[in-house]
Amino acid sequence: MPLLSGSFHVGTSCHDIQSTQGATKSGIYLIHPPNLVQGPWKVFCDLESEGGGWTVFQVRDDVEPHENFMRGWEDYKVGFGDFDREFWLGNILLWSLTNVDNETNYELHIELEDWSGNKRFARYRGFRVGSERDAYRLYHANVYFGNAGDSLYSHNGLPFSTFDVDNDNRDGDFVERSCSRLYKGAWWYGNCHDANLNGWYLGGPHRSFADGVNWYTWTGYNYSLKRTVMKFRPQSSGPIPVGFDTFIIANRRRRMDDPFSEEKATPAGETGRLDVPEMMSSRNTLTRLDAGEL
Ligand SMILES: [Ca+2]
Repeated sequence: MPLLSGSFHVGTSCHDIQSTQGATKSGIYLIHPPNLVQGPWKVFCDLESEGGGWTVFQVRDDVEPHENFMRGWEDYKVGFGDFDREFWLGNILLWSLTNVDNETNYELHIELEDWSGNKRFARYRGFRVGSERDAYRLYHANVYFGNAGDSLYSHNGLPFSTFDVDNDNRDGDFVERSCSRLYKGAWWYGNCHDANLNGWYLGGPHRSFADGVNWYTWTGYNYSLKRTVMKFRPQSSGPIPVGFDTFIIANRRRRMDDPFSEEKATPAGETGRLDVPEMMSSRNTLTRLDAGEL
């Protein structure tokens, strides 16, 4: 079990702990988002990359034992895995941390690495995940920059699907036509995907179609990446910083026929805090604070 970092107080976010308590090392910290009744929760904060302040919510890596990412709705909801290896932070915390108020916008950063040591990235502004009522829908502002290609463009505004909950845009029999079942992951599937970072860890080139850890615009549908990291932080209001390699800035307009509303869901009660008893259950082995650990 990874140890907590130092003796910092419970914060409201990774960014908060860094900015108000002066934490500088990446690691596990305790946060209690103000819009959740229960807490605090363990999260992995990247406080060292490009100014820090990042909450890491997904890691795939060449480590043993591998985590099983072919999991159902309830597991994706509360999160799973191990902060030392691979994990998904959980959709409840993704909603909570990207919907603290209506003013703060978040930037999403995705790091990708292939099996030859090449690294690429994709960054999006205006990242937000909807509530469970909104099926943990992915939102971003369609402002991409990076050198991995814009494989999340087509996923903007799409709800989350797992093998047991089909919210994708593909019609037909659930078992035969579910994107999650066909492509062995859980994602914001449409019909079906340009990115599948929760897919099967196939370790490089694969003959099977689109069911690996794929990022289509870089390595296509038959190459499963070695390492992926997904993280977010409050976005700066200044110009977009450009760190390395080539980059592209794309600012596509929303399509006129976009059926998705710009919902700013606040499913919390009158207190403004959402009751999440499922986070306290034994199903949650990632972020729940075990007795005696403090
Ligand atoms: Ca379907």
